[in-house]
Amino acid sequence: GLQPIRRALISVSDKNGLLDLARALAERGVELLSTGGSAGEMRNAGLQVRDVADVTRFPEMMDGRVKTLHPMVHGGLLALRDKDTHVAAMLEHGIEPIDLLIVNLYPFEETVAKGADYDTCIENIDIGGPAMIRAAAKNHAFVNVVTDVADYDALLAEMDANDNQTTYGFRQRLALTAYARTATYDTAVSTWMAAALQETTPRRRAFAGTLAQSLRYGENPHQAAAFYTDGSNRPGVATAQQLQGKELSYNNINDTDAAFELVSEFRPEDGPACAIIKHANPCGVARGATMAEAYSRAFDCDRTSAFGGIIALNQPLDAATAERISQIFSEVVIAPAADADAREIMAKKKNLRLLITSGLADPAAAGLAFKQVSGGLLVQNRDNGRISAADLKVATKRAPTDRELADLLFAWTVAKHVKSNAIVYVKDGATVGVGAGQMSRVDSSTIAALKAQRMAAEVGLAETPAKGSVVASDAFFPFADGLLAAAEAGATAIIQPGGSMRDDEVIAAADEAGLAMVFTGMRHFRH
Ligand code: 93A
Repeated sequence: GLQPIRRALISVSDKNGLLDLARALAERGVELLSTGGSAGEMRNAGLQVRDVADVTRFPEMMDGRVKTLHPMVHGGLLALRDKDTHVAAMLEHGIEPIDLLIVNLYPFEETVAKGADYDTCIENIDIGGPAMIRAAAKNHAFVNVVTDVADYDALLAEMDANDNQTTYGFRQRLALTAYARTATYDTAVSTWMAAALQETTPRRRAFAGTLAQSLRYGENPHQAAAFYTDGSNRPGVATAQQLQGKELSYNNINDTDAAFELVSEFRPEDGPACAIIKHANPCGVARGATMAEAYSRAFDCDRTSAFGGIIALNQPLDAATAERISQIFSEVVIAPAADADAREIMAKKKNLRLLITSGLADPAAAGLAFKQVSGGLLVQNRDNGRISAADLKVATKRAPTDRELADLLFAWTVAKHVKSNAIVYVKDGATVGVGAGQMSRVDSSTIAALKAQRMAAEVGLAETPAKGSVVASDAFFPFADGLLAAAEAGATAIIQPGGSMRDDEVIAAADEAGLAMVFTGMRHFRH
């Protein structure tokens, strides 16, 4: 039931809110114990504080590595107040009960995020803090443990509502948060060590996340959902600033991530690029002389699908682009920046969510990708594979022209972000047909060619833009049929990994059709 708070131990690295809390506790008659830096700050503010070193009769030592690791502290946190033998032990050793623990830990995650060296990271692993948190949380029958500055107000409100006592349910919830804190903390440490040691298959692996947003629902309305961030602080949907529009939904977050990861493949210094995503697949990706042109060309690839899509830009959103975007309904626009005029235009589209990131994502960044299967988790390095012209092997008699080569590389980059089997037609730096997610590569080819034909009708072209296009395939053509379908649709050049048992057959068919074909030696399955 209700338990009084008479003595608190305060040991915090994040000193925000410390003085207000300490003052409020002192006013409520709570005795304050504290460690070096925290005690100093409170004393400077005129508060009465006892040093933990006085309680333990040991000085803080070894650069602070040992300050609270002592039976006088841990006995005070762990003693069962209603058990005779525990009470006797406290009396015998002069251990005073500690009813409230306020601890936040050395900033390990922040230190790693800053790119600190190995030894600095090691020094920022908090030992005494987690030990006290776990002890206090275990003894939540009597002890309150607060591990987050955000919970200070709730603690004071609880005390005020209960005559300076707290309820059992309140302490239970604090304990739950506390164990999640120590778990995420140690997860951050082991994740960092695995990366530092380049250990890709540690025997145990944990994922630590911090709740960023409770979502209204998941992929479907009957699924509860939430968004957790991993603390890596990378530019993208997790860290973007939302300037307007409703809360992002689960599907929005998923699609916005796909859009931004794709468009980030195109460096801003190489010119404007735009990607439009639907159901996690691109329905149009294009470069342009201006951003407005890049958007229009991406939109033209599949105007029907682009409706209600998610748009990502690799350069700032300007007014001309904003004007064009606002002509139809889109769910989300994500860009590295938006100028004032563009913001004003977007503001009229109340339902559109506008997200501003801090730069582009790094497509070459290392990292892990997780996929849940029943009974476990599949873990792999994220697909940061990239190729340039120098990596290509020309397989056919005819080598691609410069124009074809540029389109081939563009198509390959897009195909990396299309669900397998992926077939992508590209002409002049814009997709003109995307075939995604089919169980047969020929079906993906057929769909991509069909989409190109429909584009001709939508945009009012005399003939399919697949004529004179190039085509990318995310994995090798097992037979010549898929390639012949592309040639028939009008493609003149092909990029694919190569490596099929029947490569000879496929190359011969390409030569016969007068195609130029290059092999990447790299595959981009994506499921
Ligand atoms: O180096 S430690 O792991 N050794 C300890 O015994 C210990 N006790 C508390 N770090 C320890 N702490 C941490 O010190 C707390 O978790 C808190 O983050 C920090 C507060 O130190 P100060 O009050 O000196 O600023």
